[in-house]
Amino acid sequence: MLDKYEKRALLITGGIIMLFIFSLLYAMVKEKIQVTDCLPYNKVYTESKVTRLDERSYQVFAVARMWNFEPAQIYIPVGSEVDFFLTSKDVVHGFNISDKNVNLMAVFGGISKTTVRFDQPGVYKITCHEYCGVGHENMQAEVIVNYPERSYSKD
Ligand SMILES: [Cu+2]
Repeated sequence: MLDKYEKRALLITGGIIMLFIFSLLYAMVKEKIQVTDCLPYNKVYTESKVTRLDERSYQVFAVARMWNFEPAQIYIPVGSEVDFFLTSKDVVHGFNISDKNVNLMAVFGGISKTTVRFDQPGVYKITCHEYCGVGHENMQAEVIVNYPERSYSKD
């Protein structure tokens, strides 16, 4: 027989879990927020690269390590849709793109994936938001959208 307080604690916990699941589904279905994919790490890439699929579609294979991101600068034209793949070479790092609803974790042995559209020109800072050691606060990269007089990678 459950104690009265035990029962209450279980009900509250269950309620919070249901609320969390409901919020996630609501965000996915109603707000069309993309939930990050976690892909298995099958050695698809070990070095960072930016791949151009067509004029407005890019794939960024990003690598986080103590204490930098590669590539450190990503040049794309305005209106691009970018698939970000992210992994870590060592500890857990964060991957937050300013002004975008992107908050990924770089985990050793795993790949996080999300897709972002850049409709406004500018410089979007990428910062690490998981404390990862003494160099953490300098861990940055940037997405540069419509940088003038720059040719975009063709491969
Ligand atoms: Cu960090």
